[in-house]
Amino acid sequence: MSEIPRESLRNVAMISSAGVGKTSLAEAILFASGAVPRLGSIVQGTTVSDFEPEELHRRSSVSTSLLRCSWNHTTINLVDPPGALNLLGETVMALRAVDAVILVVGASSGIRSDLIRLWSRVKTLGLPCLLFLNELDKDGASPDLVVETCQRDLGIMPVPMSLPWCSGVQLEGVLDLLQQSVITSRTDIPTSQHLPIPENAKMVVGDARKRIQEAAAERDDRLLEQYLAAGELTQEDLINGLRLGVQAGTLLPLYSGSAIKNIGIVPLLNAIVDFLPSPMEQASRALLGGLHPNTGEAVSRRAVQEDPFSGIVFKTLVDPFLGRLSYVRVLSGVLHADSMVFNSSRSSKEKSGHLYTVLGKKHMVVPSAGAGEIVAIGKLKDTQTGDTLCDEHALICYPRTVLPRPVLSFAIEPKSNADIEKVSLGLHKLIEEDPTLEFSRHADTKEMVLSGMGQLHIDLALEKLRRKYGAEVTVHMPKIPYRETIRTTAQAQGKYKKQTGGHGQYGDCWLELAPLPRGEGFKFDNKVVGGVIPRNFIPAVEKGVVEALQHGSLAGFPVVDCRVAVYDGSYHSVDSSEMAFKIAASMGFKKALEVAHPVLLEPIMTVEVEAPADHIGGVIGDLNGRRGRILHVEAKDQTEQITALVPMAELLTYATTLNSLTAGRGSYAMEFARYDEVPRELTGRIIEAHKVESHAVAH
Ligand SMILES: Nc1nc2c(ncn2[C@@H]2O[C@H](COP(=O)(O)OP(=O)(O)OP(=O)(O)O)[C@@H](O)[C@H]2O)c(=O)[nH]1
Ligand SMILES: [Mg+2]
Repeated sequence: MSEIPRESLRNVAMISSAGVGKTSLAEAILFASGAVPRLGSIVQGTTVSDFEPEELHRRSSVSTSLLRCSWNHTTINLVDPPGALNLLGETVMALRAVDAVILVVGASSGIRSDLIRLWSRVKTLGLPCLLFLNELDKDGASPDLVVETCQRDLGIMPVPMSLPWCSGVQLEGVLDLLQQSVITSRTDIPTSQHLPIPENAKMVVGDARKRIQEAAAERDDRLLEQYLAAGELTQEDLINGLRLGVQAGTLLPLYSGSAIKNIGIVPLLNAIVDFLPSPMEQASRALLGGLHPNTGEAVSRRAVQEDPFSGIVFKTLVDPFLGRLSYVRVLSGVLHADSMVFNSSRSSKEKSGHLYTVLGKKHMVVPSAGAGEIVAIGKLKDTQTGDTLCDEHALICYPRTVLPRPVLSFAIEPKSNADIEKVSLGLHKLIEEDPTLEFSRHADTKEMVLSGMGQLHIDLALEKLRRKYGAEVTVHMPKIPYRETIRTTAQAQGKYKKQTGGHGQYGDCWLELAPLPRGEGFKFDNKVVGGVIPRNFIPAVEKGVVEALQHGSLAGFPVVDCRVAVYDGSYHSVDSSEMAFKIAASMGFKKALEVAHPVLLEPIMTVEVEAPADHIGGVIGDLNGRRGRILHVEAKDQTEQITALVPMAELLTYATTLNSLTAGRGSYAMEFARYDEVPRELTGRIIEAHKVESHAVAH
């Protein structure tokens, strides 16, 4: 059984925009709490959290890390996901593992639109929150501005709980308003110094403390009465009131500091223990609803060890020493090492290997983990990120988290024959680790297509493919799956005759081609009367047409939205065969196609772009320039959402453009809408390009 009583456990995720200091803050928390002897740094590549080679050379996180420390007899599991928008899936999954979040805001960068979106996700999940204002050591850092923008952008006025402290010009520590002391700390030793509030700061502290007292008193009638009667709350009541407010989501305590200077960390650690909920206190996690995977009936579990085991896998990775690891949040019951678990998302039984608690890349074996714990399970073969695991005698399947869909695709080609197998094996494994990546082989173009959330996401996948699986690929823009269709009806005869001695070949049919409405594909009619073509040859005629449909007459793209009828023909009692009719039909179709006014079709995507209001003009102008048709524009919080129809051919590099148009604050999603005719002025160019390409392939 896990040693920790669950009331002394906290599961917390750090969330912020990219590069604001989550990993540095996590490192400072580990250092200040004594979990690590040295304060690692991003610049030197020595943090516990960022250890993958892709993280070290980029100096930023690319995958979620799990960390663990202890403070005031309470164990804290810290989850540190990457902040890059391209890797949003990691944060979305991390939120399933925790009971609360620390929102990290950069004092110099403020609140960006991606953080506003994350905030609304946190609110929907009902996760209590603390705010940490980082980078206060930087020149130009403006805490006041951030407090104001919180009210405007997050809809909640934060209550400052610590204030920056400097005796000279440099940040030296913080004024801890709750404990009423100055806390200074150093980067070479973990312990901090607690000093009395100096005379010249007493007034500021008094005012700020009054705000805290009021905020705590407002949470509860009894507290309010006491506050009004006595003029202040006892320290115990103050903490209770603040805890009530934080856990109800109506109070956002604001802590200030600098992660790289190890400043402001102690008050934050105290707040994690004092204000954030334990796994059993977290309201939205206390009773968990799911479905019975066989009957579909609603079932639920309580977040207690007495209920049967259930949990959610929020991350999968392949560790170089331990092999496949599934990171799981135990939601109910107790999970034992080396036991049978049931994967209710895949209806399969799995034998778990060892269980581990995790500190970055270090894994410590534990015999079991109770409700509320976060552990890694070794050796689960079929389990993937997002799956529910449960007791095989008490089945439950929790709703799957909706992950962002890939928006950018690249065609990839193994560099050599030796790479072919490695590429598909490696990509298969990478997708198991990261469900926001997609890999497919395009039915029309036969290309291997890797899709992800943006350029960074694809680059990372290819780097990992090389490093972990030794597979080299070349990358280029994917081919557009153009199609061909016809504008008018046309008729033609296909006749295949070879009758020079011995057994000959004879097939003869008249075909009529007619356009079908867009999206209807292909239809075949038999209108032969009087047995001019015997019935048994008609399927061969259809087969011949279907084969010919695969290569249109303009540039060899598949022909769609076309009805073909066979209405006349002739046969020979000895020489006719299925083969002869198939060839004849194929010849007839090609002839008719040429006179039926063939045209090119291109895929059109529905694109939804979200961008800050002040960048909207540029985004719309750019979409128009991409032959886009704007359907509507809608205001949403501080952003605008544009829906447009845009040809796929114009969107291949859109992720990069949108990024530069919106200074990294825009995002978009797209899906296939329909096929439309390619404008006449572009058709010639596409046909030429395709001819050149086919020629190159042939040689
Ligand atoms: N001056 C200053 N720099 C900081 C502070 N905290 C972090 N940094 C620097 O900011 C950069 C980004 O810090 P990270 O800790 O990697 O930020 P992150 O939020 O984890 O970044 P992602 O994982 O990429 O989203 C690094 O170069 C840090 O050294 C701080 O308090 N003050
Ligand atoms: Mg990071």
